[in-house]
Amino acid sequence: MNYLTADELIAFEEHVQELWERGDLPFLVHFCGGNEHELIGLFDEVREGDWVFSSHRAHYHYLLAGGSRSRLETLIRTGRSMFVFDRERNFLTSSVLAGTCGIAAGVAWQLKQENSPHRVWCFIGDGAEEEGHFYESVLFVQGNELPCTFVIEDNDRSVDTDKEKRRGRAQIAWPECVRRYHYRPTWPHAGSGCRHQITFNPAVVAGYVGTGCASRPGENAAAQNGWKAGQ
Ligand SMILES: Cc1ncc(C[n+]2csc(CCOP(=O)(O)OP(=O)(O)O)c2C)c(N)n1
Ligand SMILES: [Mg+2]
Repeated sequence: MNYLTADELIAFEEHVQELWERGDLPFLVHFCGGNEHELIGLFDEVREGDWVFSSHRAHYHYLLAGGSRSRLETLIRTGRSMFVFDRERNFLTSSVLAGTCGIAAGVAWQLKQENSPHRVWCFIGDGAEEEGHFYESVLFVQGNELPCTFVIEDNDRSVDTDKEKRRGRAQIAWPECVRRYHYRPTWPHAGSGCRHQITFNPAVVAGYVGTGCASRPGENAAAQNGWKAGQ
C-alpha cells in the first residue's frame, strides 16, 4: 500500500512548515523527512486491512497507510499531529514512546486467533527502542510467532542526543520480528526549524482554547476520532 510519491510526502510537510511559520499551529509538531524512500519501500509490503501503529512522528506513516492529506491537515491544524487515529485504516499512534508496542502485540495475537490474513506494523524510533515496553512486546510477538513487524526508524537521536551518548556501544541483536533502517532527518526534532521568532496567530489560539481538543475531561483524542471502548 503506497499512495504517495516521495515528492508528494515532502510537499505535504513543507506545507505544514508554512502553516507553522505563519503562526497557525500553536501546537507541538514533529515533522517527517529524510526517510521517504525507506518508508515507501516498506509500505509496499503493507496490505489494505493491515494495522499500522505510529508514534509522535506520524505524518508519513498515516499518508502511506492510505490516510488522506486533507484529513491529516485538519488533525494537524487542530493540535492532533501526535494523535492521529483512523478506525477505517486501522491506524493508531501514541506519543508515549513505545506506547503502541503492547497494543500492537495484542492486536497481532487476536489476528492470529482469527486466522486473519492481516498483520501489524509497528513503527518506533531508536529512542523508543530503549523502552521496556518494546522489549516485552518483542518477546511476546517472537515467542508466539505473531503476525507483527516492529520497524526501528533509526535517526541516531532521541530529541538531540545520539545513541553513543545514550547507550555507549551497546548493540542489541533483536529477533526477526524487528527490522531497522537508518536515515538522516531533514528537520530538527520538533518544529520546522525556522529561524525567526514565531508569534502564534491569536485567532487560532482563541479558537483552540476552550474547544477541549484532545484534553476535554472525559474525552480523549482516540474517542474523538471514532474509536470506542470495545472496538
Ligand atoms: C515514555 C516517554 N518518555 C519521554 C518522552 C519524551 N519524548 C518525546 S519524543 C522523544 C525522543 C524520541 O526519539 P525516537 O524514539 O528516536 O524518535 P524520533 O523523534 O527520533 O523520531 C522523547 C524522549 C515521551 N514522549 N515518552
Ligand atoms: Mg530517533
